[in-house]
Amino acid sequence: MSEVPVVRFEIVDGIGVITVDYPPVNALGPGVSEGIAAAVDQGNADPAVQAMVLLGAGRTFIAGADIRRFGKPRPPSPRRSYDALDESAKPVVAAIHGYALGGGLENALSCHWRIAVPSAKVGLPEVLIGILPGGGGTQRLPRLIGAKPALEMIVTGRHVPAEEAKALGIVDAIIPGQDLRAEAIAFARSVIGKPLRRISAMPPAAAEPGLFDEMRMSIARKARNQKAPYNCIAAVEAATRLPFAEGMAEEKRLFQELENAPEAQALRYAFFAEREIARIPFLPKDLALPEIKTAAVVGAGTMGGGIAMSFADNGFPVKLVDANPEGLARGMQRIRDNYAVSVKRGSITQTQMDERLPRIQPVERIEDIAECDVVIEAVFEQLPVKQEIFAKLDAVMKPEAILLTNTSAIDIDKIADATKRPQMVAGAHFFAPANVMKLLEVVEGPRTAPEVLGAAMKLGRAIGKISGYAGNCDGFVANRSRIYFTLEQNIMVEEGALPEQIDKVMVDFGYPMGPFAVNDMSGLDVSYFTRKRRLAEDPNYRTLPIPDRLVESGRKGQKTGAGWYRYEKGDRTPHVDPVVHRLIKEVAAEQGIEQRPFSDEEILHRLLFASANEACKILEEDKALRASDIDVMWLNGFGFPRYRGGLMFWADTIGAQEIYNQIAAWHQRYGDRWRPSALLRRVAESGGKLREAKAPRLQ
Ligand code: 3H9
Repeated sequence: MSEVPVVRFEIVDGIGVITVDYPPVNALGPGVSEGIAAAVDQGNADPAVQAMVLLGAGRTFIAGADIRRFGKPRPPSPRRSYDALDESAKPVVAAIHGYALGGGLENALSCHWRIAVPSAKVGLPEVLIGILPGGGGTQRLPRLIGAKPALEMIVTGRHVPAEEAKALGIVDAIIPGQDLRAEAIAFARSVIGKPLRRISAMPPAAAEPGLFDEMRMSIARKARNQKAPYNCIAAVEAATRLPFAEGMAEEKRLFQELENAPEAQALRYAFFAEREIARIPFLPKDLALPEIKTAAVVGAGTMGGGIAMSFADNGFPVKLVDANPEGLARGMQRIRDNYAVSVKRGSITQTQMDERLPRIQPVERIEDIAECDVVIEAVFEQLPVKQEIFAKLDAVMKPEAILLTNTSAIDIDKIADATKRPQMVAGAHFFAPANVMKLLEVVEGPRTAPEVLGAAMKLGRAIGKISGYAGNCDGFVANRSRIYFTLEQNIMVEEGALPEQIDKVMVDFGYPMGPFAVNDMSGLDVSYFTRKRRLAEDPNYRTLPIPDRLVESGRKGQKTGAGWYRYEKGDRTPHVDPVVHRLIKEVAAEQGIEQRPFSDEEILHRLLFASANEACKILEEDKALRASDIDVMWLNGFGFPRYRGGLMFWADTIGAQEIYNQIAAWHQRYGDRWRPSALLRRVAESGGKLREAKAPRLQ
């Protein structure tokens, strides 16, 4: 059987058309770069060819190098497409639709002209996978558009829309794109005979003094523990002081420092894990999913408002219902204020706000949402309240409507009990703030229909979320795996570690904030009441006397000016408070707990091993599908540093055996909360990887 070539070359009226055809996104997989180079050489050798175009078949131009090939030995390419395009004696026009990212844009920059359809996006996102543009992007882009905008694009990795790319000078013309190939051929014909615009021949880019140091300073906080952003800066800096060939050599050297570093390995893993999480293998492939065009959110509180915004932000009309007119008005005002802040910050335009806001329609009666395809309940987190809403929904909603509950812990099945259609009910657990946080846990109840589960997963993606499967259990997957982190964080304080030490360890590890500072920000009272409720249900529940005492003394966090830390009026900076130190000592003495110093390593391990152990138990019980799904949840729900891959990826850097041994020792010392998971033991004994662990139902 002959293989379909990944690059085609044909001649149309004197124009050589080079088409990359490597689905799904025309990544530069085996043979693609070589195929482009060979086509360019063929076009140059053929007197019938006067100019060439480079374009992508299918939905996109070229999405970049094939990320799966990084970190593995690759045969050295005899001739890279970038060189062949650059050196071509005949003009080559890149015609961009979909995405020109990474190596895709670098190929386009090696051409002599670039045209794009209005919906196209271009970018050099390599930094997001821990590397830098290694196909000349760091040398060509600054020469073409100037050091400052190139630096910003390369250090952030953002996708630049076609219009902006035109304004920056990255693309030469925007074409309608009704017939990309014909329009590209026409453009190529128009440049025949014009001098070639070879970016490599341009002088080094000019840069204003201090540009690079300023950039290094501005990223210092976000980029701590990482190397790629700094190497990106160094490479662009090289483009301002070195001739092209030397700049290319410097780019290569800086690239090679990164490719196999732990940071790049973790970020590549995260990239693929975020795509894998979308798959639920036990759903039939040909399952017909109900189409969702209209939505309703019940409850105009902070969470409901955020969920409604996620719909509006992604083009869905959404009704926001609240039986309390004042609550509804307050909710709508909060939404308006949130949008106004985004406009002020420049993250959206006024036009975008004006498009999004009218998509959210406030309504007071639940009957007004009866015809919506999906409804998400986001009312108070109490079973009777939720059951009452679901009984009402059951009475009014059209039979095919999907009924989702935004709960973080309540049994989905008990909520479904309030309806006569439990098969239509599933959980949709959003993370606060719901319009910002990417994670959506989709919870399958025991009676949820497969098409409802599939539709809810798909809906999450349609409103810009990363949907992850969760089975119905207390805390579902994300919060359940995090509970033991929170528990250890508090127990270590009883035993002598200070909140500020624990916070510092976690910030140094890469979290944006330490866990105690986060607690102060969210408010200590919510978990206080949860603990009281749990204690009432279970007399063996492990109480946490220190945060209880803080709340009882009026220290509820930032909102009361004091919690684990002290705050100055109008300022969110946490200040260490000797009052808290005294309270900790008092409680420890009352409880007869001997305090001792903790090493930073013990703190880190106690927090994360506890959660890794629980994550294994969740997998064992079939409540999560893959360890990598849990990693995606930690990255997108809890601010776990992305360049560490996620909880389980990080755990593998320590090793399952070492973690198991430590947990077994802590089990002996501290009792049942450290009971090692059987799955963890198996992985440790087999010398396997925790990040590859799967639920029994997937094996
Ligand atoms: C680079 O270029 C280095 C250079 O400087 C040269 C150095 C020498 N490779 O995301 P989707 C797969 S580094 C391999 O669901 P969307 C993806 O896994 C690269 N596979 O679609 C998925 O597979 P599956 C710089 C890739 O429409 C399928 O394609 N470029 C690659 O939501 C569909 O992807 C980037 O970092 C790839 N490069 O989004 C761009 N890209 O179906 C990375 C995609 O099996 N890609 N796949 O799960 C993206 O950002 C998005 O995929 C894109 C499309 C925006 C293009």
